[in-house]
Amino acid sequence: MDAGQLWLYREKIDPAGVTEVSIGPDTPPAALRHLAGAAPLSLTKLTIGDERARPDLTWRYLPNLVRHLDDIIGGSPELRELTIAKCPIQRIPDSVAGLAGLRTLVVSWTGIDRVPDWVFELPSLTGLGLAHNNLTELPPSVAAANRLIDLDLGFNKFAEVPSGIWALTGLERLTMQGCPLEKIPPDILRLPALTELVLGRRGRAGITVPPPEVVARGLTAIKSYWAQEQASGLDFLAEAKLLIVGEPGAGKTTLAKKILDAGYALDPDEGSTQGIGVFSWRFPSGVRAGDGLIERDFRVNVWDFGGQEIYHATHQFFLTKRSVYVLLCDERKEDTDFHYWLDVINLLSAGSPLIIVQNRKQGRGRPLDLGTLRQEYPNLVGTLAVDLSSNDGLAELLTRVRRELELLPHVGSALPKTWQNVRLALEADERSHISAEKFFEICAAEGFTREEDMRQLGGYLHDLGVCLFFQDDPLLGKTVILKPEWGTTAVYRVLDDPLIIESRGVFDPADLRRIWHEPAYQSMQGELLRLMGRFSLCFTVPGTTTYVAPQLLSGQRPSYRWDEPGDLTLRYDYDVMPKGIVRRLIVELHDLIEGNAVWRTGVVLRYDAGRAEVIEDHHRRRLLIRLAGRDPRVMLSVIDRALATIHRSFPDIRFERFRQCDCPVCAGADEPTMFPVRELEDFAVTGDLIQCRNSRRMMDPAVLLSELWKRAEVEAAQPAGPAEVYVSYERSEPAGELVAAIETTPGVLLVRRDPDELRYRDAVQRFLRWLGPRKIVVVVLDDAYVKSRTCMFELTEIAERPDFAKYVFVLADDALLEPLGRVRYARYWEDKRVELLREAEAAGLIEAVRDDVLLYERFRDTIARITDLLVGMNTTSRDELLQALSDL
Ligand SMILES: Nc1nc2c(ncn2[C@@H]2O[C@H](COP(=O)(O)OP(=O)(O)OP(=O)(O)O)[C@@H](O)[C@H]2O)c(=O)[nH]1
Ligand SMILES: [Mg+2]
Repeated sequence: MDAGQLWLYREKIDPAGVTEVSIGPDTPPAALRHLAGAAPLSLTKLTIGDERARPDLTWRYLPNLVRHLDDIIGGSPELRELTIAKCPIQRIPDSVAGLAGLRTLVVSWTGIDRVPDWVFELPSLTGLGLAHNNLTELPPSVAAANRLIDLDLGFNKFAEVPSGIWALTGLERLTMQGCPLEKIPPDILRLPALTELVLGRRGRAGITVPPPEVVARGLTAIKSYWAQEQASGLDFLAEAKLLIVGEPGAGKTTLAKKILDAGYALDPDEGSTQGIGVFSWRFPSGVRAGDGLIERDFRVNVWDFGGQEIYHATHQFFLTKRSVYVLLCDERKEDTDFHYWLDVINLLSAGSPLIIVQNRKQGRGRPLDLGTLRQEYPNLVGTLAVDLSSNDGLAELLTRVRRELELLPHVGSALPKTWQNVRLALEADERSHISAEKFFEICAAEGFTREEDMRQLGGYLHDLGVCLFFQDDPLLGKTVILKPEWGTTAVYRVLDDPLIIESRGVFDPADLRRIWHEPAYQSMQGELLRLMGRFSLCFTVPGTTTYVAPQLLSGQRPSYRWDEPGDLTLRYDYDVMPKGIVRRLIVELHDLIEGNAVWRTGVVLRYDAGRAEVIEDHHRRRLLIRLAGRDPRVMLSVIDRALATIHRSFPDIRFERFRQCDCPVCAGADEPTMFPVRELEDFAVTGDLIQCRNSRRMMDPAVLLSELWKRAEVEAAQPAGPAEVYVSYERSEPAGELVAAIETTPGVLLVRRDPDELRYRDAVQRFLRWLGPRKIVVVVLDDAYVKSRTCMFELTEIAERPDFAKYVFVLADDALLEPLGRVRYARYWEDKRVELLREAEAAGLIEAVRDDVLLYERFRDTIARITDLLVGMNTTSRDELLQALSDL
């Protein structure tokens, strides 16, 4: 129960009988004092702050809290669960040391930078949460906390796992999400009970040992990596990818061939590259290994990407991290869309170095404005110029590329020797693909014994882009494609086929037999078709054997019916929008496509009674979703889930979701207000309203969000219990009698305000906010009320509530409802305002009364507006009101 409420109802509730209490940033000093003085309490759970609240909360009464906290904790010897969250107290209270029965201690977002030794000596502690603080290390005494099962150190500044943790043999769950870790050491094998290691994307980002591909596969993979390393010893990695991208005809294929052999003669008939070409390049190199250098043949796979637009969409599957990129442009043509290339590389390469190479082709164009590009794209490491016909600049380019390759952070990292051996064996294999069985045989020949370990290596090689091995796919999982370009070439043949282009992307099995007629492909048609699906290049029309490649669909939007009044608009705005998001969505959700309503950049989906229109506006980097139907949430969650899967494949994708305002002005507006969903969530948590920029109305974020998510989730946040009713009234006999009647209504809890604070304006505001948007307010509107400053202030605040008609009951004097009465009361405040102004003017104090003048103006307007407000509202008689309250 809320400490504030405990105090409000202090006459009804015996604190000794309460077991759970929470204290918030607005809990008044009197309530804290009350709690501190009520010892001994029988609390088992104490929550200070709210983990879901905004971190920048202001704690109004922090000094009071600090003063009383030790008494409250000390007076609660039974405590089992203590949470201090989003509260800047900056230390763990000493009184916690005495809590022998404490099982769970959470101290998060509190700004602490050290943890005292005694925390680890708490005899019953099994769960410790220290997330979102400034911790850089834990004392060695952590090793003493041998009962710990769950330890959360997330979002702190640990550069390594504190070594004492390796002694916690009972630890089952360790969270180090958001910490700048570089290594998960083999000591992890010393934690036999550990089943969960939470690192999160940010926590994983800096880890180089084990290799990121292993770390991304989770705890089991990490443990098995170290177990294998301990069994077979180490070798050092000297391998990387060089990716050459750029517009068609820039000279990429020529450059790739020149890298392998500088003497390669230009071929005027060099065919435009279909899909991707892969060449293997080696050079002797000294590779960093531990503290020294070792001699190794550095192995580079040079990937030469076809420049034509049709291939761009699949680049996202092959532009890997931990690679060196060359963006080649034909200097004479000046046709390179630098931003497009730099953006996609930025999005997918996780910070890999990029070199811009200008191919002069015996001509000279304008030099690039590198300064600005460099600022925007930090991974751009340099520019060079070459002339491939004379080899001018080629030697410098090679030196630079080699250096960038050698400097890649993963180069020189240790791998189990067995892994390296399998890698070499596969590379020496001439075949384009082998069966999974064959792959396991090769692994076994190199010393692997467990299939699990072999699969782990398979996954690692797949993630590295060395081979394609989709182990989770029942069909593709039977094959390891050793030469990825064999697969991509086959796949692109379909997209490049003139007949399929002519039929706007629609094809059938006969087409595939025609295109993949050679023996190399014939037996693999099923797998290749599946591969196209994996790259989101096509889908099967449900119930037929017809396939559609959305990329080749018409760009024209087909005509379809969309006259959905009250539809709901959502928008995704991307910082950088990768190509083909909607195309991947179409493939993902193809069984929901409504009739023929699908085109290259959009689709209409239907699911149950819900419909959705999704359109990509690549130019403005937006995805627009319109939802219709009685309950759009189901449809939305289907789309949301599919988009989340797609977004996951872009390591650095950033976007913001917006939801349209649903006030009447926005409903008809060309440019309705779009609220960022993040902001709505933020406001909803703190119970604040949010203003529409068109109508200036205050909207309830919880209501706006409730259409996006299942009501249950929204309502779960509302505490159940007796209906809480607040009565806003001015002391008078009839009003007092009514309050007493409400108080004795069964099932109703009357909420009172602290009379000491009553008179202060921001206290009223805070109180109403604390009261929350869904509690019931009864306004007793009579002559005394309308003439009282405090009451009128309350009324203007209450009248602002968006759910006014639903949760506010008004009992009004007849005189107030008549036009004449209203005019009279409006006049009352107008006269006051004029009088105040006149006197202040005479005394030369206009500035000093400005706030009050504005306030009176607001009162005047509120009264004038009151008929509007009372229309359709719960204006009621005394008996009706009491009846309604007892029915709640
Ligand atoms: N004169 C001259 N011709 C060049 C030079 N570099 C490339 N070429 C020619 O330009 C044409 C296109 O070169 P490619 O290497 O095929 O271009 P690409 O970037 O691979 O093109 P796509 O595969 O279509 O993306 C070929 O005929 C090359 O021989 C150069 O420096 N000078
Ligand atoms: Mg080429």
